[in-house]
Amino acid sequence: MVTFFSDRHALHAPAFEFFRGERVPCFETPARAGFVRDRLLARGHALREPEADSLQVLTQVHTARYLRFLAGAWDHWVALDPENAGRQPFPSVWPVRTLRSDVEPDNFVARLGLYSMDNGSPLSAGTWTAAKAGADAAVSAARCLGAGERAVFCAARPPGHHAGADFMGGYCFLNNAAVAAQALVQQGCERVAVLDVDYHHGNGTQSIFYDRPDVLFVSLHGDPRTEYPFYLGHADETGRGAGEGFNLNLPLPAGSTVPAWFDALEAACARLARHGGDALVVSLGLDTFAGDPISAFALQGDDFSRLGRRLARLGLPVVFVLEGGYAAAELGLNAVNVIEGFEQG
Ligand code: OKP
Ligand code: ZN
Repeated sequence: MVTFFSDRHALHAPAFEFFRGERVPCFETPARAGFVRDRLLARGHALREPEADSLQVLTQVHTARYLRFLAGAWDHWVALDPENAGRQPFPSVWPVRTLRSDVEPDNFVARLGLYSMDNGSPLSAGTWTAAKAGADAAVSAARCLGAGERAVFCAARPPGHHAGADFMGGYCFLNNAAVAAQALVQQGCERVAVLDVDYHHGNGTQSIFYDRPDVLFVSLHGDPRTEYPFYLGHADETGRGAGEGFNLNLPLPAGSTVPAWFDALEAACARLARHGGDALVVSLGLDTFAGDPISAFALQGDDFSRLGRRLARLGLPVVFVLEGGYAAAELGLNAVNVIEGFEQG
């Protein structure tokens, strides 16, 4: 399978995040992509550097002021104090209900809060460059489908599905799946679907397409009553306006069994089949793996092959976009299992 991979991912390398009140090493690390790259190469899959520039598509997915903030964030942080180069910025204040988000403050941390949904998305010096490489891969993948390729894998990090039009969150900065879907629409696909199989609901992707009938969003995830991102991902979110009926959430309780997960996947596939469409984007989170340190589903290596085979049966051209998966040493095998299951299916 055509696979896009850029070493630029490694420029996003914050050291720690907050977890249960403690500073802990980041779960979302450069090593994750290293394991995926190594396993792809070991299995004989060639890697290609993303060749497209995603900037135009990014302006259709994210707001201009958010892109401007993100592109300059690290320089602004270091400009406050040269010693900040060795520190990580975190937001500490957010414009929740009754507060204004239309006026962009001058204060850096206040702007960071304006453009963040949580304090769990640490920035580093190369965050923009790394995230941009993921978006470039997403557009490159869409172009490949346009040229007749059956499936493409974007093996990029950081992930993207929690990032909304104007905010970062959950380790995500630019919404690569949304960028792939939007690029497909722009190059003539009239109906696109995004299937999100990450353990966590893809709140960013859902919100970006919530009013639109041309991009169906279907997601299987841990029930937001107990699982991140908590404030979106319920079954009663079905779309709005022209987009009514084009959003399907299939939340499952934390601890759900593998058969329960595949039953939900069947329901998702039924909706995707009814949509038809010209192309599918898969937000490929692999944190449904039993060994994942921050998630609570139970898939094993073979189950990822089965997932790939099932998706192949939809008969649609597919862009796979890597999202979560924090059992880093197993991430490569689990990713390759989906890819090769798809190729065999
Ligand atoms: C990203 B993806 C916050 C710790 C919790 C949220 C999990 C983000 C998962 N301090 N972080 O969907 O795999
Ligand atoms: Zn996840």
